[in-house]
Amino acid sequence: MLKTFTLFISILIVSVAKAQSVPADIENIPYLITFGSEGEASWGDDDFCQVFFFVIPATHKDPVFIRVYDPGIGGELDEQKGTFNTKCNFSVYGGTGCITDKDATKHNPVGNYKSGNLLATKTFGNEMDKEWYSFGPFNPTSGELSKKYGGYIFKVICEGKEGDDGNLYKYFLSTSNSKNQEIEGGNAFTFEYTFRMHDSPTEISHVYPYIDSKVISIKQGNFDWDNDGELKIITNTRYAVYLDKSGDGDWKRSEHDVNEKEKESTFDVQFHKNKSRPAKNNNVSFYITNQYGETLPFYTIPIGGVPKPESKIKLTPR
Ligand SMILES: [Ca+2]
Ligand SMILES: [Ca+2]
Ligand SMILES: [Ca+2]
Repeated sequence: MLKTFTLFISILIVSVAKAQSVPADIENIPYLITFGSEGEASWGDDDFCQVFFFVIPATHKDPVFIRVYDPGIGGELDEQKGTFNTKCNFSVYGGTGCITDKDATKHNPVGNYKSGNLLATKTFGNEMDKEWYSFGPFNPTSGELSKKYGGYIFKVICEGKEGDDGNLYKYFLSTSNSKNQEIEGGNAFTFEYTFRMHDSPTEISHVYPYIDSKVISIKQGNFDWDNDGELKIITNTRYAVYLDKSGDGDWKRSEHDVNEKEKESTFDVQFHKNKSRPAKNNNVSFYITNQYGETLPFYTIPIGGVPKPESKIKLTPR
């Protein structure tokens, strides 16, 4: 009975969660960030490139738009170094190979990661400050149909071109080009997350990797964490698995076993700030691989809901 109730709650969480904002509310990540190609990696972006995938359920037939908030570099949100001189390109891909090319699912932009059909591209300078730019309309079938990832897949690559400033931005998958209107059952995922943390020490950010049935151990990598508090994983059976943490401009990696009960579940990776010395404007990159070195996807809406160690579940009637 408890199991049935838990399952019901999980389904409920998935169906009501805000799926199409990237980052999603449930991740509590203020912005994505990508630096110009002449940026300094020690400011928190290891490769000046961020790849996101959007999932359109096969049942959705109407055109979709991929909207970008603050795509330019030069406003109040963006991270300035010297004068603003950065250009940033956003490109949308669909079609065969978009997600199924092996290079598309790595945590580094190497090889044929720009696989698939190029559907739209635009380079931004200091324009579109605090405004939404809409790519599309796209027919859902111009994405790549993937059973594994749950529908038609579109890929957006944000790439820092010239300049050394940081572009802060976010996405929304919408049915409208003029407002943010959700697509029922939509989702988004990435294989490497590069994002801005909150400044407030009370805020906790989250990313949600899906652990499939063949994962027996994971290896996590975090870049430029600046010793900003604790990094830990919560699973369906464990309260906290502590991760090795990076300092300024370096990678730290650690390996962790996966239990039988944790297969086919979502992990909650938590980014806790340093309570007494919270880092300001902290940008961080993060990925996870399985025991074969294959990168695992982080879903903006966690598959099956946020994990809660079983004994922690309390049914409190209101
Ligand atoms: Ca921006
Ligand atoms: Ca600059
Ligand atoms: Ca940092």
